[in-house]
Amino acid sequence: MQLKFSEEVAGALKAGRPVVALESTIIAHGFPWPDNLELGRRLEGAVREQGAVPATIAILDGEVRIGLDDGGLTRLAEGGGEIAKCSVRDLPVVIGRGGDGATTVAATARIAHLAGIAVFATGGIGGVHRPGRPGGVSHDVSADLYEMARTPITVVSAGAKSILDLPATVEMLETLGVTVLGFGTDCFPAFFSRESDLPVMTRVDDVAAVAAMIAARDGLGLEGAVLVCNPPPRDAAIAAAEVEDWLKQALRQAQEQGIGGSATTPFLLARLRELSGGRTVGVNKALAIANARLGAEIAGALLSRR
Ligand code: PSU
Ligand code: MN
Repeated sequence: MQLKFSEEVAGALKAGRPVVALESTIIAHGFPWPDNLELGRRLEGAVREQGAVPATIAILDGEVRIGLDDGGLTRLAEGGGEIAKCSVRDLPVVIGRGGDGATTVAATARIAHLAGIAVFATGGIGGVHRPGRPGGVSHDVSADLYEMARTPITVVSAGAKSILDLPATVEMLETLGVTVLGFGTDCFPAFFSRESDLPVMTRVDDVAAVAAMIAARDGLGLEGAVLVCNPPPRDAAIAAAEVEDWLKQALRQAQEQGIGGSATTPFLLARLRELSGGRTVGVNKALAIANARLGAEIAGALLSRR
């Protein structure tokens, strides 16, 4: 399978300049039009401001694209819900049919690694969903977690959304051998909120330390990802208790309407946006941009070790 690189990304990889992969599900399914196009552009801008080259990944006409031009970005943003949400299992289908697909964390991580890109920045990772009823068990576990067990890449995220079962998600990351780092924090961030009551495996306070750990992972040939958890910016974050109320309502509606599978995350995000009067969108944007910036700094620190 041929990967189709933009000229800019191909040139940067060849010249040994820092490159940061960005996902496209956040554009097609995470935000409404036209906010999503603006966000896609701002994520790329944040990477550039730190001296790195952004590589937004998506499937267009059955081609695996590494680095999009503004036309490609616009097509994904305008297509929104019509564009297939592509996790790893969906790649053969969408590529085989010659269609368009927005890649999730799992699919983006895999493609970025195949493309020789070491760092990938996103908003939040998927995880273990909350059970449908109290005391129950959920078997809806995002493929993002399994992918991070077998792809040696670095993922920068604001932890996982509290629409998920965070303790179960953190346990699963441990089981799967993912190295979880809290960037300037001792706890696993809860996406909209800076705090959770879950301790993070290891705290790091600067990008040189992160780069040293990535180099150690690579030196040993370990397969798992390094997951860097960057708490949402202070001025945009929302208190956990406040999110929890909206979340309870959104989860109830999902259950009443029989929403399941890959439709769950986009549904809950859209409901939270309405229930919060748009506040969750503000945090989501701010944290994704902060993660793109941190990803670029880590990519730079990694290259300066070599
Ligand atoms: N978190 C967000 N916005 C998103 C997603 C996660 O804040 O749009 C997307 C990511 O692409 C992630 C996917 O990989 O949702 C997880 O979906 P699922 O749980 O169906 O694997
Ligand atoms: Mn799922």
